[in-house]
Amino acid sequence: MSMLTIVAESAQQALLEVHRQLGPDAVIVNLRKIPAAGLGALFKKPQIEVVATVPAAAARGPEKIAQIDHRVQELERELADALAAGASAGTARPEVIPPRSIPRGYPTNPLAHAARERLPSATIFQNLGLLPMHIEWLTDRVRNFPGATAPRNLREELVLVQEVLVDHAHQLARRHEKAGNPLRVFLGTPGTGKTTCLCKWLTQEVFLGSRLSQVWRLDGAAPNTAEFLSVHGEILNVPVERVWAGAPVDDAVARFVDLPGVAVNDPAAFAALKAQAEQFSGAEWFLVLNAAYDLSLLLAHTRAFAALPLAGLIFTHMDEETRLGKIWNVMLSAQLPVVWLSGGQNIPGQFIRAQPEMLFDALVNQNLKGG
Ligand SMILES: Nc1nc2c(ncn2[C@@H]2O[C@H](COP(=O)(O)OP(=O)(O)OP(=O)(O)O)[C@@H](O)[C@H]2O)c(=O)[nH]1
Ligand SMILES: [Mg+2]
Repeated sequence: MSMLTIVAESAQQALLEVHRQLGPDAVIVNLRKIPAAGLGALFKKPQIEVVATVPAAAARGPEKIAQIDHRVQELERELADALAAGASAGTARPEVIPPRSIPRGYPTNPLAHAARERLPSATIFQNLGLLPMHIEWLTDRVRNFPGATAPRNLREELVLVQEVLVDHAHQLARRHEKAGNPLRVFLGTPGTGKTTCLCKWLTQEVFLGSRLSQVWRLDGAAPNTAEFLSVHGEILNVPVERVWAGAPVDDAVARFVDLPGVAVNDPAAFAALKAQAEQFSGAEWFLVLNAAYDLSLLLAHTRAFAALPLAGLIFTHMDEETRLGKIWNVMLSAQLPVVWLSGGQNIPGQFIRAQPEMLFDALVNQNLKGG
């Protein structure tokens, strides 16, 4: 992927130049202020450097089907290997798959596969990291999905599983969607990447949405030391306030609130956070989670923050994590939509809307594409 670097007097000027050279599909990868050098620095404004690229086109139509077929064949081979390993060793990784429940190939008559039995693809999803309780739920949904006919082979079953998971993720998104242009508040445990995500989202608003924006960098029980947020606001020409003076009314403005992290074992900080939440009525609260954390920790953090009116989850550190089963596990356990996936420290860098279809692809391929 080739990169274009533009240096200009303002972020807006740099963006115009990026679009002139790369067209409307250009994606901004990094944005930073570079101080003027030498004696002239005393009189010159710092310049803005923007790095941009055009992402490779996503696979479409026949190419996409060929990719799915290829992946299904791989998964079938993995399943066959797991079965063979189980047969030769007498047990097939018993901690993961109890031997008696390993499917012996796809049933010739799917209807004979009683409702309580495992789906043949359950082994695949278990190996991809989905928790047994979610596989049980999935099995039930696949068997009872409205309008679906019984799958005749593993490929058809995977397509149905995809439909069930994607449909559920869309439902979660619809259930938590807020009308209009609500105030967006970021919260989570310390250092998960809240302020970085805010800067990434803000940059997309300013550059792609060309919308006016406003940010509040507020202190909670601990001071909010995110100086880079104020610097970033300055680059983008977005006001960053340090004091909350009542609800701003202008619905046309994209509004973001950055709060310091709250440790889950700090009840006083949690109580203060809940009290603070009351000031932001109608806001969308996003829980920012570091995807590289262990699943048990992610679930504990999500449970702790469920005391607040969460609208969705944002996963950071996608540059460090390949076990994407975790994301589905947290989403299904919390019954909250995953809204954004963020990877890396560059702003805006990788920051992509978490579409359910893409999350399913990422789960099956153990690889996040598209950012
Ligand atoms: N590798 C990697 N680093 C990240 C990512 N997101 C944030 N960081 C880095 O993690 C550190 C903390 O990021 P912040 O955005 O300040 O985290 P925060 O949640 O706002 O932190 P507090 O406000 O102190 O709770 C910084 O050094 C970021 O550059 C990411 O997706 N991947
Ligand atoms: Mg912060």
